[in-house]
Amino acid sequence: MLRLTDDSGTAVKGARLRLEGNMSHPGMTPVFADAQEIEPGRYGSNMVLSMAGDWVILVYATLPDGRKFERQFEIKDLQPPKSVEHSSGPIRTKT
Ligand SMILES: [Cu+2]
Repeated sequence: MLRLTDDSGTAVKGARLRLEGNMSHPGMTPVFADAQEIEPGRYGSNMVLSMAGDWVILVYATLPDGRKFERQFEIKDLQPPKSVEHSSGPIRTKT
């Protein structure tokens, strides 16, 4: 859940948020997801993070007045289900 506030701490409603997840090591395809406004100023998203480890989540936000900005945060040492292995996450197809 993401909470979007302005400088004075007021919730920002009606923004569009797009998330991009990248891992800290090279060679992986970024994961994208949109976030929905669940309640005023609070946004939720289901992202499929396909591998255990360290993720950096970039948030691309577009405000109702058209201004855009980016923020990022980190998810350290994500622990997915045991069946997820480093080389084959659940969103990949085996060929
Ligand atoms: Cu990875």
